[in-house]
Amino acid sequence: MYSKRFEKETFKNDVKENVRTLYRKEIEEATPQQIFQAVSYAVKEAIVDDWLATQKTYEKEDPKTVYYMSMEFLMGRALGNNLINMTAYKEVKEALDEMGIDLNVVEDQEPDAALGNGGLGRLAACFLDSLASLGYAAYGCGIRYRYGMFKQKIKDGYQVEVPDNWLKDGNPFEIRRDEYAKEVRFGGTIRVQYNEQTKKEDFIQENYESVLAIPYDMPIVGYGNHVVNTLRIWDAQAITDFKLDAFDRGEYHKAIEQENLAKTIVEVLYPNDNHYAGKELRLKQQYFFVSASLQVMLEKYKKKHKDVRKLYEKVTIQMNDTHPTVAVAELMRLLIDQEGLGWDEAWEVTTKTVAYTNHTIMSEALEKWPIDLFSRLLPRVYQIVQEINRRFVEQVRRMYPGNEDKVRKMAILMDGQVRMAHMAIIAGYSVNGVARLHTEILKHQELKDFYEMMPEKFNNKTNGITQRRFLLHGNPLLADWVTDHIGDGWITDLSQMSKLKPLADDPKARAEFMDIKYKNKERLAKYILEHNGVEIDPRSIYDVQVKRLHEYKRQLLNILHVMYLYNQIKEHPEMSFYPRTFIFGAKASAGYVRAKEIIKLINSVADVVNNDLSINGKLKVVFIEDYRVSNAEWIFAAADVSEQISTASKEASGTGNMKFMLNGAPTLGTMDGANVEIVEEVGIENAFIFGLSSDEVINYENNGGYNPQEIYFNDWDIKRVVDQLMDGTYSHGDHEMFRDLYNSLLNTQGGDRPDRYFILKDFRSYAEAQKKVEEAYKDPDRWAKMALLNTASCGKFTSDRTIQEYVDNIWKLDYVTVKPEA
Ligand code: CR1
Repeated sequence: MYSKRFEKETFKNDVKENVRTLYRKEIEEATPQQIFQAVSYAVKEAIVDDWLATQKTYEKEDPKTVYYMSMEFLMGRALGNNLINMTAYKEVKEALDEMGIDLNVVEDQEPDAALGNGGLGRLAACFLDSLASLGYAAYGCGIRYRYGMFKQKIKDGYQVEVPDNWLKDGNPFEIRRDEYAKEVRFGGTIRVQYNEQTKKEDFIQENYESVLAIPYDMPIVGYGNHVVNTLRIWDAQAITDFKLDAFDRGEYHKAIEQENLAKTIVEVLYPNDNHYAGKELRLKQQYFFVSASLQVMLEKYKKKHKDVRKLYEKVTIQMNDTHPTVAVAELMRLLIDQEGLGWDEAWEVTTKTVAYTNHTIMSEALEKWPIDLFSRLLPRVYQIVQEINRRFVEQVRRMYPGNEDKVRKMAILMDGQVRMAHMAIIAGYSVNGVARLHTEILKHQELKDFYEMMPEKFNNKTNGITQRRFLLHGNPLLADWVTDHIGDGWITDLSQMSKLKPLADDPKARAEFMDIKYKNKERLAKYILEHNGVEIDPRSIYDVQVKRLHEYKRQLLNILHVMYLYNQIKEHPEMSFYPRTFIFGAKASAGYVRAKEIIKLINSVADVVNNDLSINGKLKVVFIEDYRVSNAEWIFAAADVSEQISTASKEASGTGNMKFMLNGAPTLGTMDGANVEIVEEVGIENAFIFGLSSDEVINYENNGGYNPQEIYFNDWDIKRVVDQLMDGTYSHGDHEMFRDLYNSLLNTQGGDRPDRYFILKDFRSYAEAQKKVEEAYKDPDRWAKMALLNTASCGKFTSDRTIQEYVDNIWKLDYVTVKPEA
């Protein structure tokens, strides 16, 4: 047994006691939410044993530690996952059963910790799981947003955003750590003063505003190894120790301002995925958590080590995209102003400590802060950025004499902006992309100049996902089936899934596999009926596209194709057609108008199609409200087809694609991101690939785009579908509702080329691939084989593999084992 605390009687008593002490109630009177809290506190006791043991081990062995800095950690629910990783899920389920409590219902009381938008934030969460499971010392560093990703309601087919008050009932797993509170300063001016003692200049910040950063620690439980790492997320509080006697008007105002700053800074997650909004508050958030995290990191390091010049031997910092890149200059500031290092010494330490991951080539996602904003908010940090830039520009001029174009393209400070990616690359000792194709595009297109100048920094780390959450927890039926056939080694070594491959030729195994899929489809059908009021048929093909809504991800292509199929079925009622359920789930950033129009279109098509009795239920369209980590687990388990249809070159990696594959859904996709590697692993015959290649897309882009009108006027089916955006078919006769979508496909708009994402260009090839899906599905043996082989070939896509590569090639961490406390 993992821990004595999970012995049935002990655990049951704990839960009862917790209900009494937390709520002064007997268990029979407790609400489901209260039972969730009581169960969580009982589990937390076991976690804390290991958390302490882990900290003691780290204390003793002093392993090198990674600080994974990220504005987003999309954790989802903790209870079920913690039980899974403590290998206590089944015992606890039984114990609760005996008390007449259903663990599923208990789990359902927990709000998702939705401190992230999409792939980038969920990747950070999977990475933490893998770091702990593999036995590496790691801190996740982030922000404890009071409001996470908004909850999505659909009203009249439109997205409505509802605040996500995820902390309202309290978060049982977190621990507030007042002892590590740190001050973070904004604004004011810098006075330079010669210091007689140090013989150096001191840089004194005056008239600044400041906040107190207070960390909350969340446990990150490794799988079955007693390692518990920490996700440290920062809350803000006003600094209130101003003297009452000096409480004149000015200080009063200042006090209130600081109070407001503290309140607003951690108030809410910016709901943008792959998009930079350039808001001052966002930069404040970035500096806030970066500065606090670095201060504690240095303090901790100095407790054990005298010489900060050797920091990089024990610490490495991974910057998750450019969001935490201000860490470069903040670390320089701390090393120079606080630790007294000279510039060169500080630069050596910094450039051996920080590393950068690029997650996108979408130009609208690039962070470029206006210099006036940046320098006003972070005056001392800005001076340091200037100096980094000055020295770098000198270096470029030395390497490329007379080539001022290089300077313009590569400098950090240019055209009144601070280009964060450039700072990250210049300072980072490693720069990585997140899938092979993406890294190649970085090296040869987007970051070409940097790659030429410093090729040794560039490397690829293809993303991965944790099988613990997305199979063991999310799909218990399939997890048990896999374990029955190949043992449970896959839980910590996903490459063992390949042992399933022979079963693809075993009719009994195939039947079992498809039976499990069917049960998962029933489970999802029930969820959809309860939550969305739509009835779907588990015998139909579940064709699923779940991910953030973004034009480049091309949900529009998917729904246009549904409109096309609907036309076909109406026109040829006799045509053989395998029933299909198109399932969508997607949040659109609150300010992303076109994305919201696409949601409306999907719901409008659903309305028409689902209510047309004449098509005999052959076609259903469902938009799952509030797509998030917790319902994603069920959706992946139930999917037949995985829609990964981004315009080639635009999706850096994708990670949903891997979760579908793990759960036995073949990919219908473009040769983009990690799809390329998925196809390589599973074989092209077990996927449905279509569309332009990334080279072709880039080629068009570099040569003025393509002309969608040519397609529109020559392909009658396409013209009809596009016209239906305007003729009122899906808008109760309203000709304006979808005009913008229509225009986006055919006309130049605000400098954007028509159909920038090649939807019409790829339409025919997509429709053909869809046809092949249908043919394949009609042959149950063939389909079962494909589905099974997807699961069997997913080994590469575990985040354990990704993390091991980061450890081996970038971070060089020490492996640690933790002995549980006796
Ligand atoms: C990419 O769009 C990738 C994740 C995680 C996203 C997606 O393809 O899987 O990152 N990028 O690497 C992003 O959010 C800000 O950029």
